[in-house]
Amino acid sequence: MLKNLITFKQLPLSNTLLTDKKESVNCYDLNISFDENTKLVSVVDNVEPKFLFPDDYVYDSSQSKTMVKHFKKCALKLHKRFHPSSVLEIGSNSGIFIKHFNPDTTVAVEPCSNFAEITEELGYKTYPKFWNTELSNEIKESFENGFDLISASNCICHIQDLDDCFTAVHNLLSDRGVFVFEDPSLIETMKRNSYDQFYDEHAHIFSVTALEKLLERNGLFLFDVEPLSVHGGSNRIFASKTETEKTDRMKEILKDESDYGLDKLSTYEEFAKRVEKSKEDLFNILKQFNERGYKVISYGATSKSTTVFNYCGIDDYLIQYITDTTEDKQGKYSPGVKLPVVSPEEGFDETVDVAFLGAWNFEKEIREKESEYEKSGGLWITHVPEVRVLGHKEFVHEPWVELDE
Ligand code: JHZ
Repeated sequence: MLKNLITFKQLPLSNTLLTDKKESVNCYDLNISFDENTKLVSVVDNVEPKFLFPDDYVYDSSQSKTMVKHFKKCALKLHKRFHPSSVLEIGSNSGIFIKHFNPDTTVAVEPCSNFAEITEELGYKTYPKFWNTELSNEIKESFENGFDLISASNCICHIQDLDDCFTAVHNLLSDRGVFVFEDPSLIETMKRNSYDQFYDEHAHIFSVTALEKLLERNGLFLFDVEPLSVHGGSNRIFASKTETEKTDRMKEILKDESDYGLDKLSTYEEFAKRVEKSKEDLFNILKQFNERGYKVISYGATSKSTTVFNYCGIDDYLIQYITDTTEDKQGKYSPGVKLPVVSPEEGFDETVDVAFLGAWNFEKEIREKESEYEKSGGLWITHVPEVRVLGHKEFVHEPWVELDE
């Protein structure tokens, strides 16, 4: 029942930065499929999780102020709405969310041991393992009553076997418990043409339509969905072991997905055409900047930009380097096209004319932080929702016509 929607040819692992430019990189075709049965959009032929989430994993969610605030607010809301007496977080990363819960009654699961050490040091019992039914049985030996809140942020969409994942949740959720998780939304990805949400780690990009079916066949009932602005448009999903009335906002989202045509193949065929155009537009605009002698760099060495640069064929001729605040990424080379990654202190200076928003999902935070750059004439370029140049003025077409004057 799987239909191929789009293929991104020969992409490297999205977060495997190179320490030496001469290192060779394995690349894979990233095939995105649509399951006509469940309506789930997924990556096929997944790379084994241990290669995607190694013990020196580099993505640290605490690098953005927006996310720090977001998870604090989320934790407060969950405390207030559900009063959980015990909590389990799947994929706790650097502890950005879990730190708002009592370590005596809260447990973490984090397969990347460098991050598992961080939450363990913060006082949370942390299982440095991948989430699956086997682990849920192991945890149950020590926590036989299960948990009132099982939470996961930007994590469930990374898990390839969803039936096993949801069975494991069911196994550890208390009878009054709630399973709350958030991930990028498929409809927002389509509307924004943000094809860079597709990379190896994102085994799926979820619609609520697909999740409802998948949860239900594993004994979990979706009852509410909260739309979120983070990461280019996400959904926070609420499910429990007993069927309860669905909220109006969930019903509205399901209707929007159906009206948009997320259950129809033709919608994805149109999306694939828009992606192809985005690739051509981005390459052409960067080429034009290059021919005019502008210095172009990228801001944020993201997983998303690995897809963009490799898919569009953007190398260090068009973008000189990437700046990123994550120390573990600095001094390395981006996967595939091998753009050097440097700290903002080293690379974001007055010589930069144009910066590509690799972390376009933090546009507001970044533009506020770098307001001086814009005031002195610096420009941004983004491909979301279409290729355009931003700065003291927005240009959609041929910015150099005015800039050259
Ligand atoms: P960001 C990662 O994707 C991987 P990425 C993962 N698979 C996932 O699902 C999402 O996160 C949630 C830097 N930065 O969040 C920090 C600056 O340099 O868009 C990060 O390296 N300056 C788990 O990698 C990167 O940009 C800044 O001011 O696509 C942002 O990465 C800010 C705000 C960020 O996720």
